Amino acid sequence: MPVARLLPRAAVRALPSCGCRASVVPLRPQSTSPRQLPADASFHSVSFSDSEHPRVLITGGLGQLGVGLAKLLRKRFGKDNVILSDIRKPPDHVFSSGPFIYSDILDYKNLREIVVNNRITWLIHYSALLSAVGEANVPLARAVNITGLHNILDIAAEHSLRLFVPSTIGAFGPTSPRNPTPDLCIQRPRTIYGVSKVHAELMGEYYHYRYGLDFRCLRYPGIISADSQPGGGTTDYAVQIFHDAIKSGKFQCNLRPDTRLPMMYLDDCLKATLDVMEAPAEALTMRTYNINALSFTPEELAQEVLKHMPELQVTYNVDSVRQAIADSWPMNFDDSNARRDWGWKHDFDLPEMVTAMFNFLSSEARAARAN
Ligand code: AKB
Repeated sequence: MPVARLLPRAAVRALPSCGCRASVVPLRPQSTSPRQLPADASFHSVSFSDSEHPRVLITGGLGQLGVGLAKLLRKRFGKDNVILSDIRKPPDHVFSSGPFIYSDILDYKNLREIVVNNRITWLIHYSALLSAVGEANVPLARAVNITGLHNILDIAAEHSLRLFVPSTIGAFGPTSPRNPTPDLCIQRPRTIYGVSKVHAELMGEYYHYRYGLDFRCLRYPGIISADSQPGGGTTDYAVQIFHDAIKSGKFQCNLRPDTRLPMMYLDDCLKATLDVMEAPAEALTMRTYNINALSFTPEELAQEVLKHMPELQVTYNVDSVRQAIADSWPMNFDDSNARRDWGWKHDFDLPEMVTAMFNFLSSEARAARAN
């Protein structure tokens, strides 16, 4: 648990949005090793002017979204300003594409050392267990999604980082309005994943109001990506259908054909993430926003896929755990606040998303055949 301790310089800061005063930044007692701090370092001594690029750390970087986001951010801020991190070993193409570092979000000291040594100013926190795998291992999901988040929050507050934590449609539950689901409504999720994400939203907002932490959060729908696989989510079927269609011409869906869920193409998700991180603080009337793009059922997605692959055979074999989760989630998201405050707008509708997926996967298959 964070132990509040007075900091000589950074302790009291004005909070722009609520007009109240920040009290002490939560700091954990740490022994500092000589390796950890350069001789002339002092807390908060590194200031960045607006014209300088942020120094970004992405945790959980080898999941579905990290590599794509790193590519986008490196294009904008320079290759060396964006560090991908994970506890897993990166594949060659990721390792050679830019800085990669080992970081374990459950190891507070390791994380703190990385932030200090690399002069990190933005932290994108992607480490998490998703909905279906979370139900299969609740203690691990609790450790990664909740204890890990506490480490991230304390380090972000201590080092005045701009912090992005994704939330999800899974932060809502059966008692939330489902079609559409507004930003502010009842949130009583029934999964450990959802509970941990509501916790992240509330803790991030609390640190914002209490300590002035620049916390920014988007509730992602199911994300559909071609060059990275999701891991253990309820919406994974919407990615798997493309891979199975190309590989075997057959797809067995683990949700009922009429299960409607909000979804989004990866490029839109990454664009939204960069946009909200760059939005001026004054534009943000909230710190957690829904973002929406598509809303479809497995049957509707299959119809669209069949236009590209008329020979595809789709069958249904419902997984009761995933179905129960999906039945408790929003069918459609109201994202009007994001559209109003920072100009969120998606580019890909359902036919465009399906075409983009096939274009990517078939060019990849052609390249594999050529090698
Ligand atoms: C999951 O299905 O668990 C995730 C999500 C919607 O957050 N893709």
